[in-house]
Amino acid sequence: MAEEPLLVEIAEGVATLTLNRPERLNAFTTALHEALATALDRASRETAIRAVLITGAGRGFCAGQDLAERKPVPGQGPRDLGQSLERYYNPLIRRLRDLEKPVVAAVNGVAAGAGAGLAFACDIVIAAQSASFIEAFSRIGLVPDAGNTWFLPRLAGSARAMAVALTGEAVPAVQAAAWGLIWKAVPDDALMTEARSLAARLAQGPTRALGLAKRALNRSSANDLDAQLDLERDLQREAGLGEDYHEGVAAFLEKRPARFSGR
Ligand code: T3D
Repeated sequence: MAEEPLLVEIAEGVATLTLNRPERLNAFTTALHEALATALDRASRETAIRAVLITGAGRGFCAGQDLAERKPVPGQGPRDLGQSLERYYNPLIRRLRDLEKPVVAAVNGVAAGAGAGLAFACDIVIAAQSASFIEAFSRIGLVPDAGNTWFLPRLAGSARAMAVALTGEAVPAVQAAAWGLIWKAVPDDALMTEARSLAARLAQGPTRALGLAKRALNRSSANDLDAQLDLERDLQREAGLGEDYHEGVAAFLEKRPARFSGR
């Protein structure tokens, strides 16, 4: 029987999604896209899931599109790659950004092409020191996709974005952290302990407020200051009506740890 392309484990409020095609460095196939879409929709729907952790099986995080699926078929014309983005990659990036729960990426190895986009679309990225990020598109005659042209200049600045996109040079994890592309690089053997502990901590947090904070930060690059101040007002109004805000204030005043319900 074929291995599942995505392993899903749910424990203590965290849905851990492990891309599971290690022999292909977890490259995306249609089946992997479909499994990821199902898992992220579930994470959005189920209140018991309060954080998501995404990682890869084996030595890679994700090598982007599985190029074996793109082998030319004699007698068939060129494939419409725009359709592939419309159907799979763009919805994936939107699902991650729109999910109002924290998403942590534990980048255990190379993240190439759309695999880099997948990592950058997550809210907090921790990478193993031996991992790297590669805008592999130019190596095969493509344009960066999966949000890479949006994330790269915003996270690392346009000079670095342009250079890595045009050259396809690998950015080692430590460099990626220094550039602000990711949150931090940690020793390889500490990666999963650190990422799991962070996801577990986030899953105990005020989920609704964290989701609203994510929405505010994600909208900030499209808003001017006035629009952002208005958005903060509206979201704070909503957070202030939440049970977790009342619990947070009560816990502070009673000098005890807060017990957030996520509501
Ligand atoms: O098509 C559309 O829908 C449009 C959307 C496109 C989105 C994209 O992501 S386009 C970019 C696609 N990805 C790439 O071009 C990256 C291809 N892979 C590599 O360049 C290298 O594998 C890496 C730099 C990522 C890692 O190199 P290395 O030396 O550590 O590993 P390796 O030996 O190249 O790979 C290990 C195995 O994984 C190998 O198989 P083998 O020889 O042991 O049987 C290799 O063929 C396989 N593999 C790696 N990446 C892919 C792959 N197989 C299929 N597709 C891959 N993307």
